[in-house]
Amino acid sequence: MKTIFSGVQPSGNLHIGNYIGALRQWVNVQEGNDALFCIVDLHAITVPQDPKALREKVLEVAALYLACGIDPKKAHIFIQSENPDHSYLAWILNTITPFGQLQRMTQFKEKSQKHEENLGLFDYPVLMASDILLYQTDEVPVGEDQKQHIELTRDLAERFNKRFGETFKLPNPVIQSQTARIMSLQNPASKMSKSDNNPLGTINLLDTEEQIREKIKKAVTDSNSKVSKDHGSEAIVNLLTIYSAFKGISFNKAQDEMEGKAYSELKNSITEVVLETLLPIREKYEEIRKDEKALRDILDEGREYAISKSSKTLLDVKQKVGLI
Ligand code: ATP
Ligand code: LTN
Repeated sequence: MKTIFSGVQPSGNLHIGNYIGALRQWVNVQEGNDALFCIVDLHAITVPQDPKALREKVLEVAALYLACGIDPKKAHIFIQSENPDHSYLAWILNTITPFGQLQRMTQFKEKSQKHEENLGLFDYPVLMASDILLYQTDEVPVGEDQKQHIELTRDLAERFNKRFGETFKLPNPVIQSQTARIMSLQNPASKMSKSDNNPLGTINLLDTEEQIREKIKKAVTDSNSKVSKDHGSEAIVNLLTIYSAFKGISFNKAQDEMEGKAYSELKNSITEVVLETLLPIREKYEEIRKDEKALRDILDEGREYAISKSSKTLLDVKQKVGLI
């Protein structure tokens, strides 16, 4: 049995990039494995959040995990800040993290341009390494953008193990190469993101049917009018990727199916498959969100389970470092 760990920040609306790149993979691996899925609120506050909205978002994301198919009988869902071991281990790992390596992190470079710099944003990958290493994780299912952070996690684990003796397991990223990076519908050169300023670029999991129809209709294409393998622009490749992901077929198959069809036809087909998946998720979400007590019980169980595992690793770490 493998240990699987992953998380999403409650920093905005979850979108189809998060679903395809992360959540949908989680649903597939929860069976037969020891799976922990975290709502990483301590990561979210590395950029300014409205406190009231953050509290609400944490519950929204938890309910969305469930609505997307995470089964609390198979996996454990918990809130990062409710297990203090994460920030404790992060402090210890800070002391073996080279400054230069954090300066090279692409996400830090991008985010510190968009927001006022702060130490939390700089240290974000060390907290992420702690999330993963505390549970002796084998696999981390994520989107392509997180690969660099997992490489850092492995480096830190190796460095710690070398200096203090075998302590952490080295985790592997699990990235579905074809759909690992869904791009914005308005700017196919940049990744679909919760923090995109243009709301038309991102299809959120809780968008209404009308919003989804409008966003796909207004998605940018290119100067051609029909799908053709001869001119695979970024925009069309992205649309075909979304189509293939929601239809559950390979990119090549989607391309064959759509070859020669008008862009409007491609968009209609995308709208159909996206709605087919998202409308039931939205319905389930509303159902789950109505019963806050049940949701809280699931998160309490998750926290207890998480602490029962992480406390063993942290005890070992403290002993090795000489804190006990
Ligand atoms: P933000 O804009 O706040 O940085 P985000 O939309 O990038 O947020 P995260 O919370 O950072 O979302 O990511 C959660 C998970 O979703 C990660 O595994 C990440 O790799 C994946 N993911 C995020 N955006 C995409 C995308 N456009 N395509 C594929 N996977 C994605
Ligand atoms: N940085 C991640 C979120 C995250 C994460 C994790 C993912 C925080 N800790 C541990 C996997 C494992 C992101 O998606 N932006």
